[in-house]
Amino acid sequence: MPQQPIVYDAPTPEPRATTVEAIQAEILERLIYSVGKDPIVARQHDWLAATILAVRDRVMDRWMESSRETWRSSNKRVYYLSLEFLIGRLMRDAMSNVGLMDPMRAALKNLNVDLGDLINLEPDAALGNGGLGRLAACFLESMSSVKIPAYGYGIRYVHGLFRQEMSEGWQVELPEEWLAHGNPWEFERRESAYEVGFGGHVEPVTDPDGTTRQEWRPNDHVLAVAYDTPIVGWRGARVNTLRLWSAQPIDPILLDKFNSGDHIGALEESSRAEAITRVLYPADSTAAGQELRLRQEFFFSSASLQDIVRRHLQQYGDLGSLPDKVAIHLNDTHPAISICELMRILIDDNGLKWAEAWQLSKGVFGYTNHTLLPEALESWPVSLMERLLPRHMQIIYQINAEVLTDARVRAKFTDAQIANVSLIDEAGGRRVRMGQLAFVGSHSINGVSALHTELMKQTVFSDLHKLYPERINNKTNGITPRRWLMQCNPELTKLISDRIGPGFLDDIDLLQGLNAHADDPTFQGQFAAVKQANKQKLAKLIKDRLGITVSADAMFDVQIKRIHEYKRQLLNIIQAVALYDEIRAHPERDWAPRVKIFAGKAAPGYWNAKLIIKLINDVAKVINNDPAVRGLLKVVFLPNYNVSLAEVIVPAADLSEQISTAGMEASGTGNMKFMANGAITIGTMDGANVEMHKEVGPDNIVIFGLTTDEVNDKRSKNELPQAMVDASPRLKEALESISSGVFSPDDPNRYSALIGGIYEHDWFMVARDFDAYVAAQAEVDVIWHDKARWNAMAIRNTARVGFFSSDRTIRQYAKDIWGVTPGAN
Ligand code: GL9
Repeated sequence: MPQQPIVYDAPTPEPRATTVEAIQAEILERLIYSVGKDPIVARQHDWLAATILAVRDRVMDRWMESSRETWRSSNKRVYYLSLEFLIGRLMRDAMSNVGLMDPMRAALKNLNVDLGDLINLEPDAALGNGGLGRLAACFLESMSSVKIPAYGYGIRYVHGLFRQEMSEGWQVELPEEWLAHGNPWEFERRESAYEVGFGGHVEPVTDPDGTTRQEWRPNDHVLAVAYDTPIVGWRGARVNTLRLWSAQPIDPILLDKFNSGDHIGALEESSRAEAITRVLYPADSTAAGQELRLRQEFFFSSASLQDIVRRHLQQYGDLGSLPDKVAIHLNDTHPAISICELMRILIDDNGLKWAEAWQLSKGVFGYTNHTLLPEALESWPVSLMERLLPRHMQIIYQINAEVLTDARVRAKFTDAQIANVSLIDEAGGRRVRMGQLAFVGSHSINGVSALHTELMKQTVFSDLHKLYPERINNKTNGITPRRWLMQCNPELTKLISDRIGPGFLDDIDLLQGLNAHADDPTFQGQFAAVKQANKQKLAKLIKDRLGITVSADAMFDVQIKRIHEYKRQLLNIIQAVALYDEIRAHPERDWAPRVKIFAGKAAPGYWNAKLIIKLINDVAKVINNDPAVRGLLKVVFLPNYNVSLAEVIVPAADLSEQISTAGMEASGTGNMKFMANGAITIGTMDGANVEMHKEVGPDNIVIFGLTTDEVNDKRSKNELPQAMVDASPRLKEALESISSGVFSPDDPNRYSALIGGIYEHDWFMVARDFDAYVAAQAEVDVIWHDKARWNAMAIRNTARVGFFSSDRTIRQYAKDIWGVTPGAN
């Protein structure tokens, strides 16, 4: 029977006061009573913990209220399942969203503590690799801001993404310890713990009424324990929950083993269980392919599904209403096994018939695809699935049988088409294709930019799209303007507010009002002054961290993102080398002084990406020490790129490098962050750049290079890239200098294979796009010299960024995929 809430109308404590005096008193109280420190000996970390607890208190009332409202209204809940949430710091976000920045700053000042120092002390929650994980974090914030009852479900990794250090220009990976000082944000929920099984076998059992069903008897169990973090929306609109699972052993210690003297063996089970949630897989755009990874995926899927079904039954008492009350979103295929887990729960645990369970399941699930790179498409050996998840493998076979019958009988598919839609890849060893599973088990499959969605229809899912043509839809990515404009760039926010009023804080489309001021010299001057101040802050950070002096008067030309060949940091650094050669050859020309700024991590096993980092550092060393180009060109690689560093770099950028090989970047989201902060984009017609070009207009963006069709055309023809290199003397000279060791005298052959790849196949079109890129950069120089033009373009970028707010994206998901109404609670 559904359980009716009983305490909902009971009186609750008074909400916490928000005056400076009250906050100050509470911070002290928290310091003493919760952290256990005397203010006289308290360290910065203690003040941080006390301050977070004081902020958290001011979020609690809205949190309780939000979940109560959802119970009362019986509105549908959205569950966003993601193996990654790249959150960054939470304190400023929460403080700013509940309007407490000023009183908090004042209260701390009275206590002799600087809020800015505390903000910088909070560790980044780096539970993600890059864009996919950061998107999930922006979505959580937007779901709270537009008032959608939602839960994020993921894994509480003990170690998030590795810390990157440099050793002589090489990337070194070190473990990251975000929990070292505890995590005042989270609430451990021992009562919300579920057993998750692995292995074992499946047994048919006959019920008293004579029906037979399958029962999975796992031989290995771990406990999933929930940790909840509140996610506050803008102006405290709603507070949703991020629920992260931690794996723990069922028996913390095997006492019989311990007593018999096997002290290590007694703890074995414990460490095996805990291993599941110990580390985030650092692979970016490549499937991990390890058993531990599959265990992570099933662990968090199973715990989440058990929790969702429990909550639903508690409130509604029946499963037939699932699709009306529950939307589960699969962020990429990582949680796709959830489809089988829900089927298992419905059929084996609750006695539903296959057909009904399958209808309900499809009604509940939606799936987002984030990349077309073949190496990133997940698949698992059938043998591994059979061993680890035998019941789920049976369910996969049954789903597949239905799909293949549909393909053969209804759609009259050819054998080749049937092979394409099958959940089992028969080529080589037999493997389960998670993309196919996610597709057939969902009522909606979306891409993340208009171009990406079209390519999805034409490539990976072409036959599935023919079979189920109504399912694929586009939802162009977005970013939250709270973190990526208001919080990271308060000066610009104030300037805009002074000019067009504060309405844009609540309705980002009102930024369009800036268009009318784009040509106003006074406003241009103010806009440029804010940029200049942000650049000075970044220049100081560069000086402090690297000892390199850069001038804030130079153009800050920025490429920050994961290091990947398709993102073409190589194209950028080769252009830097060519520019270096040209400046030395023609020092008299009117060069636009530039600082090329790079940051980003390489997957630890991705050799070429690591080599590109080393190349950037080698080139930087030579250029930065050459008096011939002093003041005209500098190259900087900032180590340990993360969300917090991005929050400093993005507001300081003049030029945003979005130069991926066309057809390869599904969307990109960094591009949108720069746009919001008034940087001009140099980019290819790839991912969301295409839509940025449309929104901002062709006069306010610098586009170059081959289109997706042209790239495909070049790849299908077997012309030798060598001819392209020979035709471009600048490129030839730059490549020869790199591959002959000009930048690596200690190891002259270091880059010969990397550069050799350009001569031999040039898969990423570095040679083919080089001249177009150089020409585009020359155009950027021309614009730079015309300050009024540059500033007007920059202002128009900010003015037209509204479309790229994740509030817009989330509203589209809500309407088209989840069937929920924002604002309803
Ligand atoms: C990615 C795409 O590569 C990006 O283009 C896209 O913007 C984001 C979010 O949709 O998803 N897919 C993917 O696997 N990653 C992306 O960034 N990689 C990482 O997150 C490391």
